[in-house]
Amino acid sequence: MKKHNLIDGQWVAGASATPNVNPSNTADVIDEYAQADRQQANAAIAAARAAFPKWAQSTIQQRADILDAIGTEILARKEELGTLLSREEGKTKPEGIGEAARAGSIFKFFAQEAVRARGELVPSVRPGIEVEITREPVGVVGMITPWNFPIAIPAWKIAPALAYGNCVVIKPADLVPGCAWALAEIISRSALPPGVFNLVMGRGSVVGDAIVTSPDVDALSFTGSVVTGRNIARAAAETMKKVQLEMGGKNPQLVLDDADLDVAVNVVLQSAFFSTGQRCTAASRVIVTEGIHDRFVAALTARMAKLTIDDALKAGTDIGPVVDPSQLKQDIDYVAIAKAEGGKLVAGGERLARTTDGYYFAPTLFTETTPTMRINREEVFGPVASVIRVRDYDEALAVANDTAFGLCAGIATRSLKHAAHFKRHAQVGMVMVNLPTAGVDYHVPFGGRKGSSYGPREQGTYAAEFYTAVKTTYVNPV
Ligand code: UN1
Repeated sequence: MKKHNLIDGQWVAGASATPNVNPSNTADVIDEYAQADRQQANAAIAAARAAFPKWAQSTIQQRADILDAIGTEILARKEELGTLLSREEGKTKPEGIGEAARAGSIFKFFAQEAVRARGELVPSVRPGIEVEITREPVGVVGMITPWNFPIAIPAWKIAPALAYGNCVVIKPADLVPGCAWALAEIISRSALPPGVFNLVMGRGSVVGDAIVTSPDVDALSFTGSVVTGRNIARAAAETMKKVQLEMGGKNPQLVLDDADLDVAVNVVLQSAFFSTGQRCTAASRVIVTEGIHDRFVAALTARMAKLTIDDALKAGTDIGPVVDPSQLKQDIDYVAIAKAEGGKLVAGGERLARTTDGYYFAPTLFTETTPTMRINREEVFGPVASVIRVRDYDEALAVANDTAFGLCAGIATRSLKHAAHFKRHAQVGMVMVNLPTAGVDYHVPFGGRKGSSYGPREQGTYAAEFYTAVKTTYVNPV
C-alpha cells in the first residue's frame, strides 16, 4: 500500500511518490511514500489554520485523553515501530525499539502536562488592580524533522504542540518518512478533530519552503543542519514566526587521567559510534589528558575491533549502516581530509562489504589531531571520532569550548573538583558526567548554545516556552 499525506483528516496521494529504501539492504524497499507539491503543503496549512480556533478551545482533559491514547498505542507497538525504524534508518533494532518507546513516553508525558497548565495572579504596582499571566496556544506550528530520529523527534514536537492547543503541519525527512507516517496513522485514528494534525511528506525545497514562508504558520520547529537552520531563521523573520532550531554539534568528550578506564571507553563507544554516530549529540572530539592517553587509545581500539557492524535488523549487530550514499560519501571524504591534515588513522576509515548491499562503514578513530583541523571543527555526522591529546584539565576545557557549536559536552573523571568545574564552564546546553553525550531523557529540557540551537528549549516542561504565547491581563475590578 502506497503511503499518502494526511491533510484535513483525509489521506491524499502526493503529486508524486518516492521509495523508502532500507540502508542495510538496498534491495529492500519498504514502500512508496507521497511527495507533496506546494499546493498540497498550502492545503495542509489552510486546514490547520481553519481547525485552530476550535482546537484552541478544547479542554485540557480532551487533549490529555487523546495524547495518552496515542502514547499507549505507540508503547504497545514499540517492537513493530522500532523494527520499521531500524529498517528505514539503519540504527540497530534495540536502538529502534528504544526510540519508539521514547516516543510513546513523550506522548504520555505531554498528556499529563496538558492538565498541568497554569497561570499566575500577581498584584499590580497600582492600587486595586490585578495582573494575570496566562499561556495560550501559538497557532499553527510547522515542523521539519530530520532522518536520524524518525519517531522520537516528530513525537517531541507534535506532543507538546497538541498538548498546549496548537495545530500541526509536519514535514518529516524525505529520506526516512516511514515512522512519521506510522505515527500519523495512529494520530488519524485518535479523537483529534480533522485538520488539527497534518502530515505532508516531500522535499525541503518544496514542502519545507512552503511551510517556512507561509504567513499562516505562526511558529516553526526544525531539527537538522546548521546551513538549513540559518536559512530558515532568515526566512522565518520575514513573516515574524517564532522559531526553534536544533542543529549540529561537534561535541567534546573529555577523558582525564583519573577517569575509570572502562567507564571512559564505554562512554566514548556509545557517544561516538552507536547509532552509527548519526546524532547531533554524538561526541566526535575526544579530548584526552596525556597521563591516560596511550592506555585509553589502546583500550578503545581493542573494543572497537570487537564491534559487529552489520544489518541493523540482525541480532547481535552493534552498529548498523550509514543512512544513504551521500552521508557515506561525506564520511569517506572526512577520512581523507583528516589524513591529509596529518591525523593518524588508528581504526576503521573504510567502507565494509556485508552479505547484503548496504552502506556499511567501519567505526573510525584518528589520533594525533589538533583543535584547528577541519576534522575537529566540522560536523561529520558519521561514526568518526578524533582524539586530541592535551596536558591537563585546563587545556582540555579550553579545547572543548573552542568550537562554533555548543550542544553537549561529556567528562570522564573521578574528580569531583574537575566535574564540578566542567559543569559550570562548558559552554553547552547539556553536560554529561561519566555518561555518554548522546541518549537523553524525555522529560527534561533539550538544547544547546552557539551554532547548535536557536530559540527556546525542546522537551520537558520547558517545551511550553515555544508552544505557548504568554498573555498579561490587567484587571480593574470596578
Ligand atoms: C539523543 O541523543 O538522545 O538530532 C537525542 C539529534 C538530536 C537528538 C538527540 N536532536 O541527534
